[in-house]
Amino acid sequence: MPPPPRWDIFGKVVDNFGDAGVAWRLARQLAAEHALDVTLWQDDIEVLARIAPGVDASLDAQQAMGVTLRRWIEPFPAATPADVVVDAFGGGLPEAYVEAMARLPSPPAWFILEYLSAEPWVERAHGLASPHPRLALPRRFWFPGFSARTGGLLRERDLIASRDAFRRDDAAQRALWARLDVPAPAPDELRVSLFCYPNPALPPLLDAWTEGDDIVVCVVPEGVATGALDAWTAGNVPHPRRPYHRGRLTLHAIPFVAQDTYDRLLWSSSLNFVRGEDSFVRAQWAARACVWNIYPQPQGAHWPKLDAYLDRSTAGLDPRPAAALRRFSRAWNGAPDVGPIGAAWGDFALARLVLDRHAEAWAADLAVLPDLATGLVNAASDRV
Ligand code: TRH
Repeated sequence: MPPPPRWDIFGKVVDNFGDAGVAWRLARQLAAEHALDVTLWQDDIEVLARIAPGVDASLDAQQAMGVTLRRWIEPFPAATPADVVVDAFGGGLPEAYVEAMARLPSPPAWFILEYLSAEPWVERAHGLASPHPRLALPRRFWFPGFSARTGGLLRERDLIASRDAFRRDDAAQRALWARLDVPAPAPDELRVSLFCYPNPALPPLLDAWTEGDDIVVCVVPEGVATGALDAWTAGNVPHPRRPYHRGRLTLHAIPFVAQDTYDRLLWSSSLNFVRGEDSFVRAQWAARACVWNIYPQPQGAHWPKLDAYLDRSTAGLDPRPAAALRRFSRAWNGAPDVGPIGAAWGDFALARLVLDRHAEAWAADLAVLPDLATGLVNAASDRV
């Protein structure tokens, strides 16, 4: 048997967890489902160690979950380039590595994995060549996206089946909540998971929950929105096993969990607030209404992205619930033209069950598209 093709993925942390989180998920899936010899070269391993069990931030080289993980340091050590190279989020490759690629008789397949967007232009840019400016090295863009004309979304082979099995398994759900030190959801409450950026809309939303019709139990991973929670609770910011109650709202802090546990948290909650890219994608797979805190970009470049996602994901939905989701999403992201978030929450809460049904259909439609990792493997196999 010939050895499996080698893949090198290069990842840099720009900020937060998503850059490393996406690269790690891709690396894991390529190794587990495509039997590839995958190395992830990652600059900041500490970020990864927080979301990937078994990763030791002190090691420069290690094996975890089927992947070789190496700290990306400069000067970059001499390395034989792999058969396929992925530049995660266009952070670039080490110069010495690129030079080594150029010396090979047949250069590796080289992909620039871009950020996710639902905007229509992505379908035109996906797969386009991006030749190296100086060296005769072919390279192409790979855009994740929500249609068959893009690179698709990260979706493990058994993800949907695992989700459905977990949802049928009361004991597994109770075990998850017990592990998080949070009571399992009561039938009459709205269980919310909250992952967001520092967000000025959070305090007024907490006020609305406090005084609203629903009993809201909101679960927040440690380190998320700490400043706002600290201020809103007048220093009584919740800690694991020490919830905070006010009116109809209970806030539970939970530990920051591993990626796979985070998936289960999303599957077990009735409403998920997510952010960035990776948690946002995982919330699509949870197949329930979700609210996206989009990564803010200079010159408001994130607004068309948010609108494009809302346009695409609410296609075919009745105008009223679609408008409620749009208004609440825009309010959550700080749009000045949609009125107070408390009012937007009221409309959203009324539309939630319809939005849930639609989210289920949306997730089912997405789940029949080719997944990102398989698309990359197929594209690379033209050359490997
Ligand atoms: O952390 P994020 O905001 O990450 C990013 C980066 O900021 C990046 O620079 C930006 O370009 C990108 O967003 C769009 O949000 P994201 O993408 O959702 O990544 C969070 C990761 O953390 C994801 O892999 C899920 C994981 N996670 C856990 O594993 N456990 C947890 O408890 C939580 C809350 C998240």
